Amino acid sequence: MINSNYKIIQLDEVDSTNEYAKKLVLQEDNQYKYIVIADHQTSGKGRLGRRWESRRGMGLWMSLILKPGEQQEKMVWINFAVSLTVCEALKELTGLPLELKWPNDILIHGKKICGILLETVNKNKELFLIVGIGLNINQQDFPKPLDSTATSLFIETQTVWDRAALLQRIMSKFDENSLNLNSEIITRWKSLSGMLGHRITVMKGDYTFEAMAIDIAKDGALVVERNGKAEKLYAGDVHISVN
Ligand code: BT5
Repeated sequence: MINSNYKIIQLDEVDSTNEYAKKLVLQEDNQYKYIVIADHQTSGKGRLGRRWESRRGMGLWMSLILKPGEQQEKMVWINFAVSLTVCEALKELTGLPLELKWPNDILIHGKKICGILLETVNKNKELFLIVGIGLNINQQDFPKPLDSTATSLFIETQTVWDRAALLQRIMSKFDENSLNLNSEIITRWKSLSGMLGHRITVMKGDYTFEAMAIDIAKDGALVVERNGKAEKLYAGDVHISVN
């Protein structure tokens, strides 16, 4: 069973589980940690206003509502703990060669299987973290142009996966990882990331440049080297492709 501290809200259809979770924070008396999960999202969203394709019944489209407290470092660790957790849980279950890509994508053979969107809400001077997770599970195909960049567990294994069992496994691992939130999370994250030491293309608005990905800083920034100088990149304003 999922840790009893979570209250699960299961929806048939919603615009976006992150948007629903944000409204819930503002309306409810938030004594629980919530999981909002939907069969279908009509306006699933990614970072920087991008769209997240959320076909009915084919994936886990969900948002966790967490109270990280005041500590800024803890926010960074939760950020890395979420993608690390999903990656570790899927690796254990499937044996697939999954990799983490900064800031928090999960890839198989360079194709994206999971995307994560973190947002914050302030209520009565208290900070809430909305952790949106989109995991492709049983899609047999994707519409163009996603078909060349996205994949699912079904496409990779030719097996239909039980979404409830996956949710259960991910949440129990997340509880386990949440008990040990410290800088070790970033070290473990780096060990599952294929991008460090590789050349990447960075898109910052209309501006594009090439750099070498060298490290993840304590504050969660991606450290790149360009023209012999180290530079920090923050998730909010860049899009990365691994060359
Ligand atoms: C992300 O954004 O990867 C974060 C996605 C978070 C989705 C979850 S679902 C539950 C919760 N509720 C929401 O409304 N959102 C969260 P980003 O890094 O910006 O990637 C978006 C890009 O990924 C798009 O522009 C497409 O190119 C690609 N994409 C869209 N749908 C996809 C899918 N199902 N699988 C793989 N790639 C996809």
